[in-house]
Parts: sequence; structure tokens; C-alpha cells
Amino acid sequence: MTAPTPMRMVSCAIALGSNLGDSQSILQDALAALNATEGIAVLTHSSVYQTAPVGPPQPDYLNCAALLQTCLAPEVLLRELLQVEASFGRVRRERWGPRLLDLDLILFGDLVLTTPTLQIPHPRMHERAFVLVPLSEIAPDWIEPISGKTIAQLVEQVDHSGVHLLKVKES
Ligand code: PH2
Ligand code: MG
Ligand code: MG
Repeated sequence: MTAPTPMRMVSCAIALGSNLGDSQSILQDALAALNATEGIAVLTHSSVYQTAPVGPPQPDYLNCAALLQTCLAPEVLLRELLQVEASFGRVRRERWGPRLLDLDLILFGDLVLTTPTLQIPHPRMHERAFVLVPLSEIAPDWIEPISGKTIAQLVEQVDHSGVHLLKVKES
């Protein structure tokens, strides 16, 4: 008899955003939906921030970040994230346009991966205060594997002026 293969658990970081509908409830409910997904556990999440939109003119966003633990492969995790987005009624229209829920995979352990459908680390994480500010709250010491810099170092390099703390995380 062979011993069962132990499940390999990986820590991941995701960014959540919403600028349509009741964004605060959508972010909270999305975290619950992810935690209820097989193979995904939500370890922690950041406070919620109100952020100026990057891209075409549109309403401000609410953004937060979360750390997940998963036994899913990156592409499978991405599919689950897209499924949760769809379950919140997201319809994909213009790039960077307004959305009910956006779930972006930012970091997957120390993996560096480029496929036609997925790039890890997220290719624009370094320039996005709306990703780095929430993430620095929950994972300041995580090393982004391409730059070799911590999230705390990366967040120092971006302009925070459009990012405002809205709802402090209750512990
Ligand atoms: N997401 C985008 C485009 N622009 N701007 C803010 N402030 N927050 C976002 O989450 C965001 C954005 C595309 O995913
Ligand atoms: Mg996004
Ligand atoms: Mg997205």
C-alpha cells in the first residue's frame, strides 16, 4: 500500500476590488464565498480602502487584499476566482472599466509563472497603490520574487495619495 501524498498547501495573495453596487458588502461576501470554496481557505484580509480609479473615468473603488491558503494549482485557483466574480454578476466589458467584483491573483508562494492566461506575480502590482497599500497591511515582509523586494519596500515606491482607509478591519 502506498502512503497518501500529502497535500501541498501554498499561501497566496489576492486583491479585491469593486466600484459598482454595494461594494462593501460585495467584498465581504466575496471573502466568504472564497472561504467556502473547496481547496481555498481565507487566512486573513486587510482593511477596506477607498481608492481613486486608475484607468477610464469611473466611480471610486473599494479595495482590499487577502491571504489565502490553497492546495489548488495556480490555473485552477484562477478559474475559481473568475467563477466567484461571475457569481457576483460580473460581466466583462471594457478593460479597466467599472466592475461589481474583481479578484486578482497577485502572489502565489514564491512562484514566477507566465502562461497565455496567467502571469504571477501580477505584472502591474508594483505600480498599483490600491494593491500594495492593503497588501502591506497583512504581508509587509512577503518578498516579491522578481524584484526581490518586500511588499513594505514596494509600497514606499508608489504614490499613495489616491488611497484612503475607509473601514478598519475588525479583529
Ligand atoms: N482595478 C482596475 C482598474 N482600475 N482602480 C482602482 N482604484 N482600483 C482597482 O481595483 C482598479 C482600478 C482593473 O482591475
Ligand atoms: Mg484588477
Ligand atoms: Mg481582474
